[in-house]
Amino acid sequence: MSPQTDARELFQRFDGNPIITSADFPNMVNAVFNPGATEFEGRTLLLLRVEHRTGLSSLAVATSDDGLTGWQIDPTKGLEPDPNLSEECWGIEDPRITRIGEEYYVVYVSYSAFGPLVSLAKTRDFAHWERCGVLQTPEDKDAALFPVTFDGRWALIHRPVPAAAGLGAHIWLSFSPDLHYWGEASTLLTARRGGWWDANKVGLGPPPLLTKDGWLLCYHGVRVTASGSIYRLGLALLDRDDPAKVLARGNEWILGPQATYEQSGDVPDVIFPCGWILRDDGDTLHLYYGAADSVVCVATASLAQLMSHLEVHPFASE
Ligand code: M1P
Repeated sequence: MSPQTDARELFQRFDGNPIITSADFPNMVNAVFNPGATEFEGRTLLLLRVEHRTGLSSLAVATSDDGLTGWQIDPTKGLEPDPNLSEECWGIEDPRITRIGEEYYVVYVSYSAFGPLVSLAKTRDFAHWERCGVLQTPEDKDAALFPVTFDGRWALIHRPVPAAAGLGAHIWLSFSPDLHYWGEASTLLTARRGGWWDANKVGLGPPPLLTKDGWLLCYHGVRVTASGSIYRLGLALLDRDDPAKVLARGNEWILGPQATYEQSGDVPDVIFPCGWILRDDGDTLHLYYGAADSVVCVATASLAQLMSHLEVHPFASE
């Protein structure tokens, strides 16, 4: 059995991967990857990071009826870096979409001359946008909002990087009364150390997903090897009412770069999801990810199986 179709894997890669590539764009672009995902007007909508041949990125929209095939790029939608905003001077990247009421809140990375930081914009139609400003200063990325408040406070997961070398990069949780002023920050998931697959650097994948047992998180862990970094995915579960409380964290990665389109590209050995969608049956989960910082892919899992995996894989912190 090829590693791309191993039935023992929790996530099964779609046979039609990659689902979107740079060749799908009418203009010459370098790469398309790291998509946010949501349902919009009865279709699956991906907000794609498009890296142009300048090296800078913007966000484009593609839609599909079934979330797997027939992707159409919509040139009337998307988000460009604002030339009047200094924090977006080197582009915008890696969007995570949270639907709140009739609005879609998109947390993305603004690439400023002082480093990458976390910004927020909102939209109702992915064509017209309202910028909501900077949420976290550099260096910070891999951020997403919860769709609900906790004791009247919004919550943001994000990943600051300490200025001092060797301290690792960890996932944090911050709160805000108004989506503008952020505080009450604390570490949420720390990178492990030593030989672990998620040693030294972790970051959130898609926005947290509410299940009957709590908020399911998918995060990437980065293993540095002699021939480069390997980006793999793991799972954790947060308390439904108190997201600062980690109920479970898997010890093993649940998806790693094994397919050729994940192992070969601009940045080899990278799986980087920014969106997932739980389908109407309540169990089928579509995970949308960038592969090797080059193309867009999808993999399918059973939510029940992911939750069982967390139950039977005990958590070790070191
Ligand atoms: O090249 C892999 C990824 O590297 C960065 O992610 P992180 O800072 O979490 O390691 C990002 O630039 C991301 O876009 C990229 O896919």
